[in-house]
Amino acid sequence: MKEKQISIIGVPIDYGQSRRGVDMGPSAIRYAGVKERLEKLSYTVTDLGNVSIPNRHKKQEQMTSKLKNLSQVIEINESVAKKVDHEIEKGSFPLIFGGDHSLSIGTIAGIAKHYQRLGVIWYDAHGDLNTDQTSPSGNIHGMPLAATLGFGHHKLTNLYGYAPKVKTEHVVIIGARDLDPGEKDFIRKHNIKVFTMHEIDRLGMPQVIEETIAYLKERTDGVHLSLDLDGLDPTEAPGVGTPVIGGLTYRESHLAMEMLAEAELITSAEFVEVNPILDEKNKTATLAVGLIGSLFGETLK
Ligand code: HAR
Ligand code: MN
Ligand code: MN
Ligand code: MN
Repeated sequence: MKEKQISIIGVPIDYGQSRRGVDMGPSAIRYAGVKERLEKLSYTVTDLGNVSIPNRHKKQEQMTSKLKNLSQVIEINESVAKKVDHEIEKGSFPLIFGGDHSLSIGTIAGIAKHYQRLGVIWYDAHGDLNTDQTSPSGNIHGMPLAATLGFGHHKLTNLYGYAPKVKTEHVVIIGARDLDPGEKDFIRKHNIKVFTMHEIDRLGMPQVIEETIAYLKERTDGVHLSLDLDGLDPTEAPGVGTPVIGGLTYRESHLAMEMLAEAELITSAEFVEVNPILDEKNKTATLAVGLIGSLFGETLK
């Protein structure tokens, strides 16, 4: 990491999906000692607290679209974008904790303004490439990557006043193993670079990350890491709302973070979908903090 300043932003959003508890993700990650961990690596860490979340009963969602809680997701993400934008302007590295993955619509909206060609690594069991047309659930946490690329409901794609935020050729998905039919079509149509579990098993994580780094280094001028804890196997990360068996291991994930640290590629990052209610003794948040340590060069120092 080049920036020695890190700004922590919590986004306790749970409106992008249907299980309660993921709003406590940011607290769980803080409780697992993230600030101290980063300070030991001699970063200056400022915890900006959480973005405020409108009450569930405040607005009665009009069911004019099949997107669940659309107005709340938009409202929250507008303030996420503003906050993240501001931190980058100050020269700080934004480190965001979720909360469900719909928050990426806001983080990337704030980040991409600062780059000509922002790259994104999407570390996830899912593609999050659904649109309002293809979503089987209406849950917006299954749509943030599509929205970021300019596909889906106009209120999601145009969040923070511009679209698209990222180009389809600047994304790498790692760990996918539960893709809906519409997402598979999207990947084929737009030729998105995806390392599914199949490719990871065949090539091994070292080659996958080497290829990812080479691919993004020659195309982009900054890279956002969006790490959904459900990318890891549920035996190691049980505290997530949509677990999928056959996932990435603890060691593979640490290796990935260590290699990214070595490459000095990552310019912003988020760790999302931690659900402490479904967790076992804060295992998943603790895992997230370990991965953050590796991403910020713990093993290099
Ligand atoms: N693909 C399914 C849907 O669109 C499930 C998405 C689950 N998403 C997350 N984020 N947990 O990766 O509803
Ligand atoms: Mn700006
Ligand atoms: Mn996700
Ligand atoms: Mn996921």
